[in-house]
Amino acid sequence: MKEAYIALGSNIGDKAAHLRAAIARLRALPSVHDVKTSSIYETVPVGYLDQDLFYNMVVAVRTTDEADVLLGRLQEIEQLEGRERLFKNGPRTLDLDILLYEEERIDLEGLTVPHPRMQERAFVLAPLRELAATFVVPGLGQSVERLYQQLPETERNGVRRLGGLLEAEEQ
Ligand code: PH2
Ligand code: MG
Ligand code: MG
Repeated sequence: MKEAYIALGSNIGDKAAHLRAAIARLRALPSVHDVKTSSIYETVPVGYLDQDLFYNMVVAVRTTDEADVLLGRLQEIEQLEGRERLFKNGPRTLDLDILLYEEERIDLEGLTVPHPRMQERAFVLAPLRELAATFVVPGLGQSVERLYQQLPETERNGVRRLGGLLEAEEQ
């Protein structure tokens, strides 16, 4: 069984519902086990600014899938939640990205692990540090907690913890 961390993001429609549906679909996969969830964060868009705030979270899973197979399953779940990719960094109903897969470094077409921009992003590191603060990111040689602490304050201020999956719905 391999351990993987997956980032979830949504900024169209009922964001909490998209995240909840994604987690239910992940839990329903026979090749995915022990899904652990972070809190949900409301986050300022990074990259393309003229769009709604995101809801972001991270899950830890144990899986019998190789990383590329897992990615295919995540893409299926994105499609099931009505994913439309309007343009790069633009709004989306559901985005599922593999952040970490064991201690592996993977460089395939369409899949780079660790996620190449994770160390710049508070919307990734804030939820990830709830689940994996001491995990040393391959290629960077630093723990998730340390990477989070090194983010510029402006970046850290762009994320606000809302609560667990059910609480977020009530915001
Ligand atoms: N995803 C992006 C680009 N920008 N900004 C926030 N706050 N959250 C995201 O999930 C996000 C983003 C590309 O996937
Ligand atoms: Mg993404
Ligand atoms: Mg993606």
